[in-house]
Amino acid sequence: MRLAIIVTLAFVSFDSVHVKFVNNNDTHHVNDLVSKNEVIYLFKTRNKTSQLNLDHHRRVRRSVPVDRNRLFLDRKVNYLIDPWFPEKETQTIQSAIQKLSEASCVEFVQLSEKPTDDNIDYVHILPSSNCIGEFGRVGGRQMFNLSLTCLEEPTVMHEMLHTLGMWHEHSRWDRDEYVTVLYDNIIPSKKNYFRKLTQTIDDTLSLPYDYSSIMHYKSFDYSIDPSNLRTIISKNPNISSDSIGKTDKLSDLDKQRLNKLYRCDVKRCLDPTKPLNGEVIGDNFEVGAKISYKCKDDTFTLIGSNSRFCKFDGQWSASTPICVQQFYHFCNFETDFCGWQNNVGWVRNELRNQTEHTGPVTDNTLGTPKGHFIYTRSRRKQKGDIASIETPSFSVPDNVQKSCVSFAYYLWGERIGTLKVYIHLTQSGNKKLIFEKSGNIGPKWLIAKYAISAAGQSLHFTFEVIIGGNLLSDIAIDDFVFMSCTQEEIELGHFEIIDLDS
Ligand SMILES: [Ca+2]
Ligand SMILES: [Zn+2]
Repeated sequence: MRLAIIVTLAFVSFDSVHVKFVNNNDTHHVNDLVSKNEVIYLFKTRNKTSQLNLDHHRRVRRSVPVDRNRLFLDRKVNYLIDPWFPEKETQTIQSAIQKLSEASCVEFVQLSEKPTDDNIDYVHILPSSNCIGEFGRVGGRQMFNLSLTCLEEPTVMHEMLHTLGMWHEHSRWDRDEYVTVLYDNIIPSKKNYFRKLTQTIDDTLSLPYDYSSIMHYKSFDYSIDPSNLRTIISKNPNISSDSIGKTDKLSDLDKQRLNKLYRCDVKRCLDPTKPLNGEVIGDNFEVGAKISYKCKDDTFTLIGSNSRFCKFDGQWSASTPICVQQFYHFCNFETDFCGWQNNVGWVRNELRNQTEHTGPVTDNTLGTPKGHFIYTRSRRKQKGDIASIETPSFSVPDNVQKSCVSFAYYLWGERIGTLKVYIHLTQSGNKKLIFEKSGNIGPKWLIAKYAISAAGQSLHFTFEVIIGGNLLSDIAIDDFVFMSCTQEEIELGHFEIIDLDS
């Protein structure tokens, strides 16, 4: 017999997302094919016509190599070159991509037309008035703009490295040990291009600073007087300022960085865990390979992701699904809030509308940017503000000895506050705190699991967040399930037993 009432497994599709680039006429041309693109690169935005109200953290988008979800997780980059490009330029693009391919384990696959399945990630190389590669994997189609005025092999490589998830070398969090930025010499409106990243978002991969990286600015870039005044100089007496950033090819360290970023040493994932009362279908566990799951018979319902793939880092995408026979409620937030009462401050995510450097890029259910979760958007909130949402009320039958609750949570960001989860017992009016976590725990989904004895009780759960600060404190949850469970399931699934009477 099944207690399942509310099941939300359908997925929504997206309309095409409009991407708008602004300040296209503001390009400051330095005599450098690589650097002149940066003006547009840093000044792009989406869904906005004005930059004025964009803050510091939103403006520099997707600069988070620490968050590996921004990478092409199966190490494969599909790309489509617009047929508008003349043959010579098409060859230049292909040649640049070929060099990146030869330098790493990243596989580039040229598409001949737009994929019909909009779940496929691909880089659309389009003619434009500037040269910009969107930073990191975006999910679905992403833009890669090239203008004939800047379409050269080094530029294509530089921009494609941004797309692969590499930021500028001179933006490293430790750059002050190696270079001096002469802010007085920088065109005032361009000073933010020399912003230094922080250690929470930037990972140097333990590689030495690379003055000859294809991702490094040159000494006179964005100068108020490009013939005389330098903007960035070397601190190393053995490296002349004239030489920094002057290159038209990948340096050895660029290649090493790309190979470390994409973990080219990793070939396969460990054997995937078999869910209790279910099985794994598929026996190829190499990076990029897919597996799926099924429950042992149709009295069980599979909750979670029924397919996973082996990521570049040797981890399986998403998390192991569970097979359950009786459950009261399940919500993966793919279509809506599943009837939860949003008291204050929780939102469902929308593709491409997230704040940088906090909160998830991919959901827990599908492991893709198109999956949904709910989160407390901290933008324009104050430290100490409360966000609160509650599940529907459930009546546990008298004969159900044990009930289990499980949910995925995500606490990443420099100012992360606190997530608290309560059980409210209707009859007694008691409220019990079952979960409390505070502070940054890194860009990853974790699963909380609790078992309770609640036979004959009516109850609901509340998810409460104390906001840690304006920005950088988005807390998310996904894949909530409340179900009956056996002692075996509690032990094998490592559910923590909570005593509701204490
Ligand atoms: Ca989800
Ligand atoms: Zn750049």
